[in-house]
Amino acid sequence: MAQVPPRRRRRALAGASGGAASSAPPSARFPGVAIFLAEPRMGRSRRAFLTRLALSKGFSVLDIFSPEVTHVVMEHTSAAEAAAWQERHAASAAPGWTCPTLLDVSWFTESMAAGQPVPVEQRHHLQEVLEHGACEEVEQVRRSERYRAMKLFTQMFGVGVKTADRWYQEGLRTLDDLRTRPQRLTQQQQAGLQHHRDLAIPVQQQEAQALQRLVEAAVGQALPGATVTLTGGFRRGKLQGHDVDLLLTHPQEGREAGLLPRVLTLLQRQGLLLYQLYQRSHLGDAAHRARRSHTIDLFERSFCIFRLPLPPETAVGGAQGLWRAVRVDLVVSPISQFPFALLGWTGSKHFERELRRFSRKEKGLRLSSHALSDPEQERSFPAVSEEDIFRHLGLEYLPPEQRNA
Ligand code: DGT
Ligand code: MG
Repeated sequence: MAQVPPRRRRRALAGASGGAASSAPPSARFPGVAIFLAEPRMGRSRRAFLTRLALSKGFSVLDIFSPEVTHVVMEHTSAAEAAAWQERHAASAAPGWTCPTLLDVSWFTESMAAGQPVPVEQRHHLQEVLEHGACEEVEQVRRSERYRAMKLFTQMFGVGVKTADRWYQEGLRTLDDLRTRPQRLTQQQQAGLQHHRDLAIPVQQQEAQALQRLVEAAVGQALPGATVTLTGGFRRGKLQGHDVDLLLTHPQEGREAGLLPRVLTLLQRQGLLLYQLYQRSHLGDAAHRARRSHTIDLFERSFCIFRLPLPPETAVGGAQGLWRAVRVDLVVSPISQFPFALLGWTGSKHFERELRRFSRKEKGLRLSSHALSDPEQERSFPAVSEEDIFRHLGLEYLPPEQRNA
């Protein structure tokens, strides 16, 4: 059966990734199916990514919403948002127009996995949510005691879902409850609790840059020539974040060994560290490599809380408002793995997940923060830049600002 012609595929892709908007007629492969990916919660780069995936499997994806659309796919969309979307389009549609089914992204992912459109079931319908008023149920859950306690606890430094759940089961609900029982907390959690007020205030871009400069100074002193790269959300152009992610390396392989402990000592001496948890490198540890989850990497790193001095006029937290506590992750990569570490630590988490899934499912390759490898042929692809990695995957390079999926 006919695949989507390359020219049409390119046109639809250009539109989805922000180029000139275009619309393509339904493909011959699945004649009754023309998908429209509704963007608001999906984000541009994720939409472009999903579009590419669907086109590669011979689906028709329309860039512009039109009467030809048969399946509207939404992601992370509340019932209220879906209803608003539907109303907006109904208002501008021709008389007699009926809105196609609004579908949860689960229908899309199942269809991609099956290589053909799967039958639409009730659980795929966003309208089900609308008609049966589950929205109110969602709101009730949000307001519930458990939801509030879990949200509060999991936002704390050093607390995951398991710990938060255990605390909830034990009857703990508030930060004051935790303060009365410090023996239940690890040192990391105690530090998180102590600085909770500051850590709950988003870190601003200028603060992230100021922190980068402080770390650069210490790194320059510890090992001239070593570099510090701002990664995470700030590299993607975000103006605020929950922490600052910094990636350290040295242009000569192996010179980075021993760098982080020296940097931490220097920062400590300057009174810039309120807390730090050091984790040694597991790069040479085969047993650890076999045990680990694929999303956790093996780099040497330190989970820190910095004491960031503030200019008096902008001071918001900390003792007498002269400093504030900021969460910082320092990660060290050897130069040979740097492009993979940079790609992995730039995020977003969602983008990383999709890229790894794409590598695995579409290319049969394993992508991590360390390497891109072919498990069958037991070989890795060398890369000196992020561009090289995208090229190996057969993808157009996406700059960090377009990875905010
Ligand atoms: P934020 O800080 O909430 O504003 O948002 P992000 O995007 O900076 O998120 P963050 O700081 O949690 O993580 C940054 C990126 O680094 C994200 O794509 C996931 C990745 N990352 C975080 N922790 C790990 C880890 O332990 N291993 C690996 N491989 N990646 C990690
Ligand atoms: Mg971050």
